[in-house]
Amino acid sequence: MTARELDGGRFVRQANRFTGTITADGEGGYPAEPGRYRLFVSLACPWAHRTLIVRRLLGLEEAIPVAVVDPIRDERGWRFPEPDPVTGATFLSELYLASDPGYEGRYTVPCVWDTVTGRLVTNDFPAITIMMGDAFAAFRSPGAPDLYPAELREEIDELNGLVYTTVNNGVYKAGFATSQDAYEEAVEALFATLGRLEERLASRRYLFGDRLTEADVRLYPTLARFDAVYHGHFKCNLRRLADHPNLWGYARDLYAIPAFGETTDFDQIKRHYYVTQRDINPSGVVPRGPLLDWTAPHGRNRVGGSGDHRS
Ligand SMILES: N[C@@H](CCC(=O)N[C@@H](CS)C(=O)NCC(=O)O)C(=O)O
Repeated sequence: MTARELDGGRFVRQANRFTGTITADGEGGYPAEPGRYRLFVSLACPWAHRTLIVRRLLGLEEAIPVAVVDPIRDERGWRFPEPDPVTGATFLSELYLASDPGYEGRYTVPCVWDTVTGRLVTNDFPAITIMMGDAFAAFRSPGAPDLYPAELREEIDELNGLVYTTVNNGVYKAGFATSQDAYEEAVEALFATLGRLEERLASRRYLFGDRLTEADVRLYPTLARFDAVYHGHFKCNLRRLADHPNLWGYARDLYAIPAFGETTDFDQIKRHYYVTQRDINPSGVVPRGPLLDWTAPHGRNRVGGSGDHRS
């Protein structure tokens, strides 16, 4: 495995190399056409998880076919359980190198492949979910939610910025820190934000009230992995998700929506982190717990909202 980028013990996430954009009119060279693009994901990866949630919430399963890699990764990078029937690839690296033979970065999911040009369009996760709503609007199922409404974009971006830095990426900063200071800094910021979100959700069913937005899609994958992986493996253990009644109820409320629950695979999540990241878990032993009931009644109806976003 390529060494992780560290700066004085602080984990630094690499910048995305592929940043093409699919648009409804094809202006940038990539027109939205059903069946043309292939989405590559790992069910373990939180950044990929959100693309699966949005694809399902918007009813784009047929328009955007998906391929899932094996949850365990070695130094060769993500691998397919069987060669991918569309691209013929056995390793995700083949798609990156076919797109750019000089590529030297990590081979990451999620990424979107164009079957017409035989190249990767993008591996830029925030762009992928927004693009699904914008470029593929014409192919959404009737009644699909608008997750990124124009009037809320600024506020959603602001909250997403905080959640990305301190929560989504914050758990990685804590887990991959190789200095005490870097770890303390990350954990403090993480639990401060969780505390703020806990308060916010006392009077709002979702992060922006009664409607689901991109902000919920961004937060949920980290919550789904929190007690199972981040609490132990990444040392994010000041509190469990289950110790935050509003956040925990909110996470179960989302889990009850098929787009969230049916894309959440706890077994692959646990095996991926504990087996793949041997530098922080050398034995590769996967813990049995935690024993959480994600289907327990969440009682969030009392906070408001119809909860009527089920796809
Ligand atoms: N490119 C993503 C990050 C995606 C990412 O880091 N994915 C991880 C899995 S959770 C991955 O594919 N890692 C492969 C590797 O590090 O070799 C972003 O926009 O921040």
